[in-house]
Amino acid sequence: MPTQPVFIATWKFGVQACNAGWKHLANRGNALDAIEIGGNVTEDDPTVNSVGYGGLPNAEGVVELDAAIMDGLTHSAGSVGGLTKTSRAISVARRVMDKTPHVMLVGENAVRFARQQGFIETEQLTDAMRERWLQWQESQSGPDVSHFDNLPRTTSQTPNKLSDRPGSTLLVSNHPTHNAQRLTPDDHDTIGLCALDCDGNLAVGCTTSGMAWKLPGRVGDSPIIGSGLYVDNEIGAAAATGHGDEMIKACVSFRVVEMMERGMTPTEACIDTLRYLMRKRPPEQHDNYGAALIALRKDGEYGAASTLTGFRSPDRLWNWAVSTSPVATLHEGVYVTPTTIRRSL
Ligand code: SD4
Repeated sequence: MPTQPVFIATWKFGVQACNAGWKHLANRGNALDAIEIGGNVTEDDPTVNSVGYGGLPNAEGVVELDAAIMDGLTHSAGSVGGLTKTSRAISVARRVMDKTPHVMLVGENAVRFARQQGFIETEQLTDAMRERWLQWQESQSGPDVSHFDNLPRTTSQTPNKLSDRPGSTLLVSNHPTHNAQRLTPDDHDTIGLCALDCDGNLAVGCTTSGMAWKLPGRVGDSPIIGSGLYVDNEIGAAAATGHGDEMIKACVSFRVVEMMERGMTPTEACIDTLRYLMRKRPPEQHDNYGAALIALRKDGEYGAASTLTGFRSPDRLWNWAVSTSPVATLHEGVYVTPTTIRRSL
């Protein structure tokens, strides 16, 4: 009997990716193609300021993309780090998987590979994001390596014209290297995608412009197999969004799948992994770095969890999208807090 297809994705903007990916699954398409289709939808959307075309640039104003894709059926993977000039980073990652004996290509040589594979080179920085970058530059004394609204507070200290615009919030990080930066809701996050097709096969993907204003050459968790994403066709799939420099060190996606193998539900596995991640941080950093995980089990059960802090400001929730039918539904994740961690120790 065919499996009921499921497609899940991180963030509110994951709804469009879910709808496209699920449609492919419902037409008996495979999970791997569905992941690429879903990722491309978000990459092509200039209104999503954290993925593909229209993503936020690095400290030098260059959009550097990270992406990866992994196939449960063959347990093969492809990824790219620091890709420029091409918006469809997840498709370049797929080509790395399909056309090379390797898993990961980075930087200029990833660009060369994409060119050789026929990807058209275009400027990825939109005028709107160039304006944001110029504005960020004016307000910075040095490179800022975070894009999260860490312990945000509204301030009147830093003059900024955008503060008058609807939906804009002036935020100040408590990180020692940060100065004021302005972030709007839902505009700076990785899309993580998990799919289960009618044949019962799983696939997973991630695509992102990474942290805005990052140091040039910085690669996050998203293209790292086991950190940004992981799938085992016998167990399940998981993908991450959040502070990649923290999550890389905890191999979060691998751990989620491992915990599902040990019998946890997808939600329990995400919660357990976030607790593990937070145990590895100095407690004073718990408020600084957001992390969120989605998981999809082989039998179609799915779940997610997020740290309470790092993502949330008064106007910012941890949302994720689920498709088990043509129209995706939006969910708010389970939050894991330092308090619950302490109780669990
Ligand atoms: C990174 N994990 O580059 C990505 C960014 C992200 O929500 O997912 N933000 O670190």
